[in-house]
Order: sequence, then C-alpha cells, then structure tokens
Amino acid sequence: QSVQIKNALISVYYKDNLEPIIHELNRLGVKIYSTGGTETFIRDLGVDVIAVEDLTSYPSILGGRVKTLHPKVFGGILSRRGLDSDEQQLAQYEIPEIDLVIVDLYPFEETVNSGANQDDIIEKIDIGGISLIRAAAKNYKDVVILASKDDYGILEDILKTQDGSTTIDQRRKFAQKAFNISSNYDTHIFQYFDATEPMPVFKQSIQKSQTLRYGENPHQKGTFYGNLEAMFTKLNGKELSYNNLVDVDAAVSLIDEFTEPTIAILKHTNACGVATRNFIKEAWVDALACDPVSAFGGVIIANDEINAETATEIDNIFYEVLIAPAYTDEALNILTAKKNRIVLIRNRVELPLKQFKTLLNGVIEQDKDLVVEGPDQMTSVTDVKPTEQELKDLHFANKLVKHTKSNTIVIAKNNQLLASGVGQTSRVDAMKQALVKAAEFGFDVKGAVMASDAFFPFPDCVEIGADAGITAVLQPGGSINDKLSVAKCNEKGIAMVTTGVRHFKH
Ligand code: 93A
Repeated sequence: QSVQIKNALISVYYKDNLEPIIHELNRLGVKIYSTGGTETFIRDLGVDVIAVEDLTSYPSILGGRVKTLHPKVFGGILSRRGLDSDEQQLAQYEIPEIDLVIVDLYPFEETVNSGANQDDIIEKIDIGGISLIRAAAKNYKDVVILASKDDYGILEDILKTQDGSTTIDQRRKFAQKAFNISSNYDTHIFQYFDATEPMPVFKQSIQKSQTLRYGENPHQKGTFYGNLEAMFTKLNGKELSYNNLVDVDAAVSLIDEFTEPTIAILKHTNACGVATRNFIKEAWVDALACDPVSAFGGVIIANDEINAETATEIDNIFYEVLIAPAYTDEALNILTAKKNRIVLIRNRVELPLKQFKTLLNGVIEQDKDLVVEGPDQMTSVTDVKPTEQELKDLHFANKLVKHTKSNTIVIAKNNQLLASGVGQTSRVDAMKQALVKAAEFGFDVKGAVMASDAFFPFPDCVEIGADAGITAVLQPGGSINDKLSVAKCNEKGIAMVTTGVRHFKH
C-alpha cells in the first residue's frame, strides 16, 4: 500500500543536510511538527512549522528530558490506520496522524569518546528520540521512519519521484534500518556501563590469557586469564606455575596488611613465617625462624627493597618465588645467580575486589575479605585486660589469621609469627598443632597471644593455650558457649578480646 505523507514530526540533534528535505516536504504541503532547536532551524528556513508544545499543550520540561513523550505525539505515530477503534480515539482526543518521523539521536557514543564527565554522558542517553524511532518503526505499515541523517537523500529522492508517497517495502526497509540504529545505540550505552563498572581493571585483564605448563598436577591442563606482565616484572627464573600463582596470590594479599618492613614466607597459601621489623634483614631472619623446614620451596614476599645482606641470607635457602617492590643491584646479582629461582618485582596495579570460583554447574562470587580489626575494634571481655603490647600482638595475629586456611589458630609475639595450626577440621586440633610446632622450633609461648579465625565452640582451646603460657586471646565471639571460654580465661587469669568479625578462609 502506498501512503501519502501529510504530517511529519522532525526532531534532530544535528541539523546538517536537513534543508533539502524540509523544502521538499514544504513543496508537498506536508504539515511539520518539531522540537525546540529543530523548530527554530526550520522556521529560519522560512518554512511553516508547529511546535510540539503546541500539539501537546505541554511545555518541554526537566531541561528537555521530556519534550516529545506525550500521547498526542505517540498516539499519532502508533495508531493503526483503518482500524475503527484507533481512528475513533484519535478523533476523540484530537490527535493528528503522523506519517513521517525524522530523528537524529543525541550523540551518546561521541560524547563518551570526547571524554565528557559522567553526568554529561548520562544526559546524552536519548529517551524521547529512541521512543519516536521505535514507535514509528513498529508502525511501519503506515509510517515512514528516518533515523539516520545518512538516509535523507534516499527519502528526498523517493518523495520527489513518488510525489510524497512511499511503498510498504520502502517503509519496511526504513524500519529495519531504524531498529539497527536503536539497537546499536543501546549497545553503546551497555558498553559504557559495562566498561565503567567498579571492576574495570579485572575486566580488561581477563581479556588476556596464558597457557601454563600444567594445572595443579602434571596431568591437568592449566591456563591463567589475566595480565601477569602488568602485575610483576620478572627478573629471574622460569614461568610461574599454577601452584606458584595460587601461592603468589595469597602472598600478595597477606603482605598488603603491613606497612612496616615485613617479610612473609608461604607454603600452600599459608604463612609459615612472618615478621615485622625495623629493617628488612631482621624481618627475614625472624620470619625464617618460625618454621625453617616448611620454608623450603616456599614463596617469599617482602614489602620493602631487598638489599645485598638480606639477599645473601635469602639465597641460603631454596625458594620457588621471591617478590619485592625493589632490589638493589648488588642484591639482584646475588639472587639471579641461581637460574631456577623466580625473582619478581611487584608493580602497583589495582586488584579486583571480588573473588570467583566454579562450583557445581555454576560459579560463586563474593567480595574479598578486606577488613581486619585493630585494637579499636577489640572488646575486652575478661577480668584481665590485654596490655598495650598484647593488643599490638593481637592485631598482628589477627592479620595472619585472616589469611590462613580455616580452622586456624595463630600464635604470635612481638610482631613475629611463632606458630599456627592451619586447615584443621576442629579448632582444638589447630590449637594443638600450633603448640606442637612452636615447641618444635624452639619457641616458648609464655607471654605470647593467640588468635582464632572463628569463635570457640568450647572452652578447650583457651584452656590448652593458657596452660601453655598464652596470655591474651582474640576471637570474633558469637558462640552460645562464649561465656564458658570467657570463664575459662578468668579462671586462668588471661585476657580475651572479641572483634565481632569472623575470618573464615577455605
Ligand atoms: O531528552 S530526551 O530523551 N526527551 C525527549 O522527550 C526527546 N524528544 C526528542 N530527548 C528527546 N529528543 C531528542 O531531542 C531527539 O532525539 C533529538 O536528538 C533532539 C532534538 O532536540 P531539538 O530539536 O530541541 O534540537
């Protein structure tokens, strides 16, 4: 069916190339309705034009956010010609039929690319224009939709050669093009939101991947998705393996808890040595002292420059990976002499704030555990209060507990990890393991503190700890048996604090 254009609605952002088509519509006697800027443009061409506000009897409001969104506009575009009920309603509400819509949308993509601020970008999400396009394209049987200024010429030719009428095939083609434009427009909006969500670094990094020698075991294939080159500069050694990466991740998370010179030694993601000292060499000596047996083949991480004397000491043991923010030249000479040890500089890059894991037939996601409670968040619950020094040690122990596999008990003193029980199926086993290890490596735990990742279900742990000489205990609290543990501490004359925050890590 051929449809003669009688009424047009024109609302375009860029007015270029509009002039010829306006003159053609004018020649054909088409009545033109238009929005603010477009209306002015047309009037300036000396062509009669009706403001949309006069059609709707409503002004453009909210700074232009609502100008064409009105039944008097959309009724005229969407009504089905020849359908009695639609036509009756148009007559009843005095809505003119609109049979040509020309729109040039707010330039969203261009605004994003210009580096505009967020508010300006959001303001350029066209609502009325996109609705006009969709409405007219939906009703292509009766309406012509011109949604691209590239196609003005095509319509102009049609109007000239067909004297203001269009065929159904032509209108369908315009509608197809219109939906292509509206879907691309929304895709750009989606991409903007997607790229600016609060994990941009992670999103970008997982575009890259590298095949690993193998997975956790040689018969398992493995791949890392991410940008390791951004994260580390490799100074020596072979490729990081799957297991190295897992330990390196744990090491990086742990060391970020500390600001003073600190070294941590990790095995299978658990710390087997940590010390904070005034100088990095002392930190190394006291970290290694915790468990020199486990340190063999471990991952070492420092938060301060490695100098030659520290490098000489570290070089005495076999390690898999060493990570530091910097090395002196002399230290590097020492450390790069052995070819199979991986030496990395850690670069400061933003890390994702979420964690993912495949599970069953899906994936679980969670926020990372980014809090650690210091003395201000500790509530003393016993008759004996912790000393200043004990509070500091409890804070230190709490940082370690958070990064150790549950169930865990960490024993610490004077900014040094003395021993921990890790990954046990009962808390009391973790307690016993920690004490056995402390004794094995020659530590007297008298005056040391202990921290637990979760509450004590029974008073057995504090009893064993107190009998061994522990003088202060940290736990989140929250067990129905808390009072039994507190009573046990009071009976033994030791201090306990609760933090209210559990730090499971599985
Ligand atoms: O802010 S809007 O989404 N609200 C509307 O109701 C509306 N109607 C048309 N933007 C709207 N438009 C857009 O205004 C058109 O897509 C076009 O880009 C622009 C034309 O405005 P003017 O004629 O005032 O220059």
